[in-house]
Amino acid sequence: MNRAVESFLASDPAAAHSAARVGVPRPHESAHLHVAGAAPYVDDIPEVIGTLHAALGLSPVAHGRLRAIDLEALRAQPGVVAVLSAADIPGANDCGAIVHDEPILAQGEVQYLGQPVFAVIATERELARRAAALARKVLDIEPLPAVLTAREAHALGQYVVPPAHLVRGDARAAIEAAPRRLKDRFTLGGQEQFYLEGQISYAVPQEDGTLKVHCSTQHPSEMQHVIAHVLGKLKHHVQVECRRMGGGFGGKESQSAVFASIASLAAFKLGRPVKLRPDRDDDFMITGRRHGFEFDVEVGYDDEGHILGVEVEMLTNAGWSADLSAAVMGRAICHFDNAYWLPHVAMHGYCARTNTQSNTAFRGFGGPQGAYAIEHVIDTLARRLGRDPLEVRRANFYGVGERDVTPYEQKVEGNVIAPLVAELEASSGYQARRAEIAAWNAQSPVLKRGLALTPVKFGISFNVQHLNQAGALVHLYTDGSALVNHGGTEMGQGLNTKVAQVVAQELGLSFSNIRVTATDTFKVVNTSATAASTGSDLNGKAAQDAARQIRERLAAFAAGKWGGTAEDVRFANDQVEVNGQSVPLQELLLQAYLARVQLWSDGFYVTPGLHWDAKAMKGRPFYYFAFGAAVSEVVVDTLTGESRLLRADLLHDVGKSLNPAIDLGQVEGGFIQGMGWLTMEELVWHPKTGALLTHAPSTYKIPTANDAPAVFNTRLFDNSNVADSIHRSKAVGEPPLLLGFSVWHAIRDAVSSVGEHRIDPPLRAPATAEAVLDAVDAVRAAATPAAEPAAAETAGAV
Ligand code: MTE
Ligand code: LUZ
Ligand code: MOS
Repeated sequence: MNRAVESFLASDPAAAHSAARVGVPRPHESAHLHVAGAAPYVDDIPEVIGTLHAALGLSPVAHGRLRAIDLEALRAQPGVVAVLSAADIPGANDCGAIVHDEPILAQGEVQYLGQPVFAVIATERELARRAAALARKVLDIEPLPAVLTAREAHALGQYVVPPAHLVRGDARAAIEAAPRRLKDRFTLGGQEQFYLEGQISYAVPQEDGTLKVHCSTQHPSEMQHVIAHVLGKLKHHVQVECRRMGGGFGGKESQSAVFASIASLAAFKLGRPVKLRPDRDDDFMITGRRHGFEFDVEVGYDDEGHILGVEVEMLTNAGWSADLSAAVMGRAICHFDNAYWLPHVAMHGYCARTNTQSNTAFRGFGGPQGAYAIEHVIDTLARRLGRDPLEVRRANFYGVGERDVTPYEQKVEGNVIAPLVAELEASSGYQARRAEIAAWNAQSPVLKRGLALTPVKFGISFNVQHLNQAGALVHLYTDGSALVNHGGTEMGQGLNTKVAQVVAQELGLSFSNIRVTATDTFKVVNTSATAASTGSDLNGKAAQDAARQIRERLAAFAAGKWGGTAEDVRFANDQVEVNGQSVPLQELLLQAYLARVQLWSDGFYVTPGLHWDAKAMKGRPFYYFAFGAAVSEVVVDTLTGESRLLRADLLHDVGKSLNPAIDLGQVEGGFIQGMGWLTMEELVWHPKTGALLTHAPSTYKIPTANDAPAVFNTRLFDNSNVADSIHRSKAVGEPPLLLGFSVWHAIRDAVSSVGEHRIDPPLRAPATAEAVLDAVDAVRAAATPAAEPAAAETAGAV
């Protein structure tokens, strides 16, 4: 248990168990089920008799004309009940989330290696998979030239959406006039979501042509929409339910649709329940992931490291379809500033269309990519100036009351970046350790240590305005127990726990008297994805609205019955204080029921004050900002390239925490996931065939418990929210992922020490052992006298 939580429990043991309220470090609502293996996920739902299993036949080539499918050969396979292709779709063959460019089963052309072309439905999952594995044999495809990289597509002007531009001031002129200039180009890898529970859908036909679909998805309403569309049905025919996911991380925001719609199509066609659970390799081959980026930057700066002007071109591989790429690029552009004031800036974003998987949402949604670029720039400026990167970061921080307007013209309100960083700098012993590490490195020829502090500012709200709405239902039974249902989904992040706490607070109920039930498109309708970290902000407010209405009705009734005023009635500890008396809540509920008072309510919430000019990319896209910072210390073996995180100190701003235990878990988890992205998770596609070669845990390495640092200090920054968010808390899901930057920068710092910090290490991201070794070699080569010109070039202004 985290020390902060332990000390809280020690100081106030009653609080954790007493009447629930917000601010209590309560365990996850399903923790006792998770650890006992008793929390059902979709594949644990008992199968209805007659259930069939689907498997997908995937394109074996990156691009080609689909001439024919030998359906007869497939139908002749053992256990095969049906084979479905695009021709079997009664409605629209499309699951594009924004742009309608995404066939569910390939039609006419195949557009990437791994694209689903047909579905085999069989009596057993294994038999379906065996038949589907014959894809290469049964597909007649005429190969076409494939475009496999963003650079190639960029050269051809081939994009999934038009380029995006955000300009403030005159970046060109500022760069030209600046005393110093930097021109740089670097790349950033993508990242697989690697949710532990893979994609899965189980479609069960119901009466009168309706369908119930159990789906592991962050976006039940979108699944309902796509399924209805594919089947040519109305939305009220399609019920999508999700009790919980074993992780989503953005990968189940739009891309659960292909699985949901194919399971539904098969169930609809055959009139039998159909389950589709691709195995991990197929999941990797079919779905997209975090967008890798390439950056071209030009910066003008002064002798103190102030950025005077910056122009950046961001190029990303969107993959074969648009999916959410336009919004991801929008967020990348709106997070390029990170914690820094950029007076003159020009940003250009290109979403390249290639013949690879379609990249999608992943924790941070482009924000980490944009912010990574400016952190890379600042680290380089610092080296060129011979200063500690922390000094240069600080020189560029957003101010308070001045230098506080973002490139998209939103004022940074509630800015705590300077005090937060100062607190972390002190608590982590940054300055002393900097000196200690320099001394240690001086006497250690092979092992080198590195240290870095990186800050985070992250804008909270969907950057597509209308998505910032939510609904909830609160049902109070006469025994004082409550059922809560809202539009958000539970993926391990603790959303249901937080929403239950909000309702508990509002009605003075104990936590055990509240259950949050499965997300269900037949209950709360027209919901947004649980994404953009807004789950508890939106659904917490909606549930609070519903609970408040019940409380007000009950208060009026109580005052009418026992005297006093409704405003003075208090609800706490399953009791009601009314006119000097304490009445058990159950007693009040029974009386209210007999008097025919409505004991349930709906609730609704819309984030106020947002506006956005999508073309100019100006306005107020975010309700508020969350802040944080991390200090990481690593050791690098300069002979093998291996690195290890020795110590991490995280300080993160969640406003007034709704649940410090869950928030600390999110901060630590986000940090480790960010570290994994930037240090060990490497994606490799075959340069000729376009096959993803890293398509399983055997070839794709995510962090494990062993990668957590021995010293891991995580604390929540003492703060509130300047915006009127749910109990003044702040969203926590995505922002801490950016804390992982500090690990990459610490590695770069360690490599930099090889050249006495005079040479910029050309360190790639992810900083795998190979990448570290390459960077060490490059620094060594540049540091030797023969390579003097290279060193001179990197040390001076361009
Ligand atoms: N935490 C866990 N355990 N599992 C997840 O899948 N997804 C992250 C984050 N934290 C995720 C998680 C992402 S991408 C988002 S957007 C938020 O949780 C979504 O939930 P919230 O809005 O309720 O924080
Ligand atoms: N915007 C955003 C979005 O900021 N985060 C998201 O997850 C998202 N999803 C769809 C559309 N816009
Ligand atoms: Mo999170 S990437 O917004 O699902």
